[in-house]
Amino acid sequence: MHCKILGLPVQEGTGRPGCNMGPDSYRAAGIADAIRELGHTFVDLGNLSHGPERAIDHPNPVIKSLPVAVSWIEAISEAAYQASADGFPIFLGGDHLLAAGTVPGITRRSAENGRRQFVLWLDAHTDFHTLDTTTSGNLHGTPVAYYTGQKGFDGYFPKLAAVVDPKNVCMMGIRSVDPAERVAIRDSGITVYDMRQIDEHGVAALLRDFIARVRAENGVLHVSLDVDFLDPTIAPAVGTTVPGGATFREAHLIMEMLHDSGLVTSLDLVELNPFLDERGRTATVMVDLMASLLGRSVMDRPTISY
Ligand code: B3U
Ligand code: MN
Ligand code: MN
Repeated sequence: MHCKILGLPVQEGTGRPGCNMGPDSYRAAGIADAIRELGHTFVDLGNLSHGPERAIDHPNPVIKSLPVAVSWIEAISEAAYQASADGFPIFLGGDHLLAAGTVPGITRRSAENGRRQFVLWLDAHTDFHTLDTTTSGNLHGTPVAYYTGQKGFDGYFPKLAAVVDPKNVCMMGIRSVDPAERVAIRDSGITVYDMRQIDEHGVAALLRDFIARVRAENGVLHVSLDVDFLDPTIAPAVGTTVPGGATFREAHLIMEMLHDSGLVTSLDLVELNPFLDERGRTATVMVDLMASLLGRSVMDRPTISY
């Protein structure tokens, strides 16, 4: 595979600084060697910047950094579209606002190729606020509502070239949902596997079902991995830690099964805040998870297709 990393140093979607250092932290944690050691070719496309900001006002007074968020989304969606022309793009965040650019960019590409876009959203949060419902004003809480075409973004966020059908989105690891998101997601068609379902069924059974759906529809799969999907004991470097997250073993199993599926075509690594890290251990866990997704395994195995 030809892997491309693109740094997206977005931090304006959160309430605190630090995520802008994420891309360089992955580089320091050895992401390039981890990819090359698996026999893939590799290119580092550097870090993206956003274009000029335009003044935009929204009636919701709590919203933070809307003008810069919009210019990030414009720049990222174009860059993601270009990067998805060939090879396997890995988008290094940056906070989760960046998925309001990566997902629309790659979905535009998939639509042109006549392929259905699926998204696996690995996160403690549903990120399903609209500009009207957000109460924190942190726009990293909005990308899923935006890229699935929910109302409430028109005239503010860029017009979408292609939306993701909410039925093609699966969330895992969910354990922090605001009241407005809970109501909105109920009728959305999105599949939400919260921590209770993971505890009851295990990640393998849940993921197997989703992978089977992607395959049945000849879809392509984007994986968006938020650091806070993981339990804070193994991944402390995130602004919004939520206890009771995925374990090291659950997360690796997901990545290994995704690799074996052969369906994943792009990846976001988001919300790493290196200022909050402990001797780089969160960056290292994220790089190791990426390596499992790209084919690292403990032993050779007979091919099992998930
Ligand atoms: N739903 C809350 C919390 C949150 C969402 N995404 C993150 N935190 N990382 C909000 O602020 O919208
Ligand atoms: Mn998130
Ligand atoms: Mn989150």
